[in-house]
Amino acid sequence: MSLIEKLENKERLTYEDGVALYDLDLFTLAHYANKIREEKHGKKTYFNINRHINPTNICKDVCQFCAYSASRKNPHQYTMTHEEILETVGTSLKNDIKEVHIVSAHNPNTGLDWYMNVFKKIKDNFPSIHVKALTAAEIHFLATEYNLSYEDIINKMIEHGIDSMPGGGAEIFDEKVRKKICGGKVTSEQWLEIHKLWHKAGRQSNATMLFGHVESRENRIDHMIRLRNLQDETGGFNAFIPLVFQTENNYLKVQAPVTGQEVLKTYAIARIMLDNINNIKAYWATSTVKLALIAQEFGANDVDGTIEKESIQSAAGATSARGVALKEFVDLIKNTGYTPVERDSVYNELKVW
Ligand code: V47
Repeated sequence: MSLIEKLENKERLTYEDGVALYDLDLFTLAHYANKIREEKHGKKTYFNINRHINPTNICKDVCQFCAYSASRKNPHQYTMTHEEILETVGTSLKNDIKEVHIVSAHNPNTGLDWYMNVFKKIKDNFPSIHVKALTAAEIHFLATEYNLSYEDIINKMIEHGIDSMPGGGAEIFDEKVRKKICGGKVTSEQWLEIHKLWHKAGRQSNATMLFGHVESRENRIDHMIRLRNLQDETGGFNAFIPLVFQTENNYLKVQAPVTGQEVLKTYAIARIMLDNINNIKAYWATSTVKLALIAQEFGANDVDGTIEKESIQSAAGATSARGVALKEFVDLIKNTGYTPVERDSVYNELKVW
């Protein structure tokens, strides 16, 4: 059966099929990805009102792509106190946020309680807020640093009020590329194992893929298939988030930034390959708002949220440092002919704007 016949028949695609998708033209990919998007979500585009907080940038690991962690390229170290974090959440509540997304570097100086207790404090002070926190990379770091099992850390996360896990730290699963870009931190197998344990505990998470650096198209398809396999087993992933590599202030030498065409192809291919993950998120902080809006026609049905403050991608050159105003966000989605639907962190619909 030809690839186009498989697409017409909505067959599950193999690794080889996935690689071959990249040879199709953009319009053909858009056609099939959009068909799936429309069947699943119609014209709805999801977003949430959220606040990103990155409490420390001191990191034991050295990822070549990272401009956020304190290093020779970014000598400004910081670690927030719990009081500062709580004050930030309190201030953001005035903007009607429903979620805090808390991701830190791997700081060996704070102690485990600094990482964990703040979640409980947030829940005690602001019980309505959904806490999305700790990537699998942080969980691996904490387990290793404090001689605990992944299960121990996951139990603590649940005890301390974490509701869901963000998708960070996945980068690229291919072991050779991973060694080059972030050798030493959580391995691909460990990343998948941690999400599996989290799902088995009845919780949900997201999955990312960092692309547009030294990886190949084949590596991206391999990454998607490893996620698809785990999703078959657990069903715990809400969204897949392809993160476009930002090129500034880091140690990865990339010949040329990835093109808009390649980004759109990757969103569309993700929509086609990941038949068991409901949502494809075009995270505007890495794609730019304009491309995220176009991505709505290439399979993406989510554009993340207002975020208010963004430190990881903006350190590497993205223009996301100050988030985006709610009204502007909603108007932009409307102007493209889509329906902005505010969602909660696990994709329950809250309001059609
Ligand atoms: O894992 C680091 C990435 C991620 C760069 O789950 C970079 O809803 C681009 O995971 N260029 C953290 N990306 C952010 C993340 C995330 C973001 C939004 C929503 C969700 C979610 C998760 O940031 C890291 C890493 O892959 N990153 N440096 C860079 N130079």
